[in-house]
Amino acid sequence: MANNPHTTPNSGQPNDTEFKTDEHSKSESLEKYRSDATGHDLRTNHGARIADNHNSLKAGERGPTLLEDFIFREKLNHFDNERIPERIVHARGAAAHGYFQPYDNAAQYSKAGLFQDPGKKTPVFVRFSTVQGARGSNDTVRDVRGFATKFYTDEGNWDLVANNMPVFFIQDAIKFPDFVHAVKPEPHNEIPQGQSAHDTFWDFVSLMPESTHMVLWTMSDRAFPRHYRNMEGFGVHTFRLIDKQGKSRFVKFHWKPLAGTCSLIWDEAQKLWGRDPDFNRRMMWEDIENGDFLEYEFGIQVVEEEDEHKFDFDLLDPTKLIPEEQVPVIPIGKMVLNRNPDNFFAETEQVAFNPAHIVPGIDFSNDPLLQGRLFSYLDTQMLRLGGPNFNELPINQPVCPFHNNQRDSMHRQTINKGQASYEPNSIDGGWPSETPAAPENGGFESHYERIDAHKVRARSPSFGDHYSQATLFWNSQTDVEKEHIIAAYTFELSKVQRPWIRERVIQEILPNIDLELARRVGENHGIEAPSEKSAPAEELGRSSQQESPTLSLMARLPGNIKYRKVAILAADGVDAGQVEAIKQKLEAEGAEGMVIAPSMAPLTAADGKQVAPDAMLNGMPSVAVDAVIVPAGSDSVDALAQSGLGRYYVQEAYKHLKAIAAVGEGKMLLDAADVPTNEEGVLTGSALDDVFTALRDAMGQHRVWARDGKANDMPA
Ligand code: HDE
Repeated sequence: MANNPHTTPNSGQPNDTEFKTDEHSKSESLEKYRSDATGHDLRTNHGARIADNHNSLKAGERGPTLLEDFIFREKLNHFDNERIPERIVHARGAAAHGYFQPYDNAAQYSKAGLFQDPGKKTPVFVRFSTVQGARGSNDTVRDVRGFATKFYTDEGNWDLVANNMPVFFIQDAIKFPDFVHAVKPEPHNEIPQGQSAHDTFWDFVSLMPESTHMVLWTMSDRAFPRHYRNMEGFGVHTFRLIDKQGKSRFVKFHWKPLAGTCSLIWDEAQKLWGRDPDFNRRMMWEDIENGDFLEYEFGIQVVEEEDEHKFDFDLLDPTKLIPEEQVPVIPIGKMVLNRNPDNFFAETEQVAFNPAHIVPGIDFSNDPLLQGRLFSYLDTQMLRLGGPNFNELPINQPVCPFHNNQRDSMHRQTINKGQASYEPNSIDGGWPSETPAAPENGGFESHYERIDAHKVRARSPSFGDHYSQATLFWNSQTDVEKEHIIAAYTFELSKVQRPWIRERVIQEILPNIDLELARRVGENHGIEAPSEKSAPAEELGRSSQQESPTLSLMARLPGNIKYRKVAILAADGVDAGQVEAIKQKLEAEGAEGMVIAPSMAPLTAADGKQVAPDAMLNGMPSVAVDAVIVPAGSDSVDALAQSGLGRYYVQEAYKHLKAIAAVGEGKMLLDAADVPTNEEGVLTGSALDDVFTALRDAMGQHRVWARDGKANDMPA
């Protein structure tokens, strides 16, 4: 037997307590896994150099392929097994690296290391996703967006697995499989992809009044953000923050986009499915490549433990939000996404988020939806990522050291040294050893909570209010937003085949939100809505607040034109000087001007100069830009006016409430396309400076809202 010098467990001090990360720690930890083939030979996975990568080994040039061909076999074997299961929900996503930096007020709320020092940058990896569609579905579908953040902190990974809406469809995790089966493409024909506009979804939600509030959010324009930089994020559940004294407070987590909130228009979103199915991921990718990083402020709503029951809803009910007027959001830090992944599969696809990943200073509440999530994520990842060692995948590893006695299973990478894979032990010096709980030591300690209850399978009566916050959301929308919601219910229900499901929504659900909403949607379906609310009093709730302005997307409009794309429509004969001036003016405001022409052939401008198009009329259609400007140049405008694509471009921009500007003869294109020129948001004139200023101001409001409704008359 070996002569072991260690006779007592835990001899000596652990050497990883002083571990410190910085903004670059995660990227540096990935470096040893990055592979660059530049300057290297083509070899098999086992290292043999390959001399011919075009021909398999055959018995004669025209004979059968030989089983002996290990080069061919390895290549096909690997290829045949390239796919893994996609996520059961949130399959389609795009991600970016960045960092989080706290403000100087964060440490007072939580002892978590990442909040302590305003100078410290913690690396993050954020994945945005849609929920319903498959991995290859479209970006701009009507759906919730996932907003999952992995903070690689000194004390381990904290995953804030959030959405862009602050509430959820169900109250208890036991209903999650039912909900997902209902919303996913239907089981007999796998239709429709990426949409909730079908019978099983509306059947389920109309039988589950608790879903009403969240369904209303998904019927709003929040369901198709213009850009990931323009959407909010919400942790949904109530969590806990634990401070240095061990005091617990309830908390809701928020991401507020610094670029403001704004969304697409439904018709535009649908057209983008075909024109650019990668719209959101492309924009994020290109912006980060261009140095236009995505920025969010991290905020918290804090509720003292003793105030837990002072609200007219239950803090543990995930179908409720805390109105910001009742508990303001305190900004406590900033996140910047500034680096694209090197490899989609290795990083974006293999990343595994889990709300159960927390660090000391953060803890769970008893929200029954959250409690269920704490089980579900690891469970599903075992299948998706092939066993329990996916934590070793480079993107999932914490940047701090981690040692324990978990061992073996599929694809184990770590080569654990020593003989003792158990604790306590006296063979390997007692290592790895426990860290005592308490802030000064750093060991995780669950919040000390007394639970004294019967074991029951029941829902708390305090979860019984299903409608009052839906009404609050409805009341808080502007008229334009309300019209869009009415149109959304009308559209979705038009896809529902079974009349009794449509009737149930219009007669039993919508009136309990708002009678006018029910009446309008009912009118569009030829179904009479009741004149009184029908739900029992406890389901209608007792909200003390009737409106909350921050629930409107308009509350945080961008206000400027930074990051916006503007189409400069041009053909041969365009005024080249004006094109250049427009580009420069846009650039000065942080926006981008793109010359869009009938083809990619260089244009010959009026002064004989060459102007290179950035894109073609049908390659960069109006749905892909935020505004349109038509510069002067009579031949150019003539050519555009005669082209169906040219006229359609401005008509479609008009329909989608975009600011449209025309300088000098540019107005002729608007006339030819029957775009009204004497109204708000259609800006014409002979002086570029004036037209540009008006265009910039109109774009600051994101869209020309006054045109809503009227724009439907446009045939585009
Ligand atoms: Fe998830 N959810 N979820 N979810 N969720 C998954 O985990 C689940 C819920 C969210 O980019 C799955 O690894 C249950 C709320 C995001 O990889 C799965 C319940 C919120 C992502 C799962 C919920 C979310 C997921 C599928 C109800 C907002 C994508 C693949 C009890 C706070 C993360 C996976 C990424 C992914 C379960 C409800 C956000 C099946 C059981 C509420 C952003 O485990």
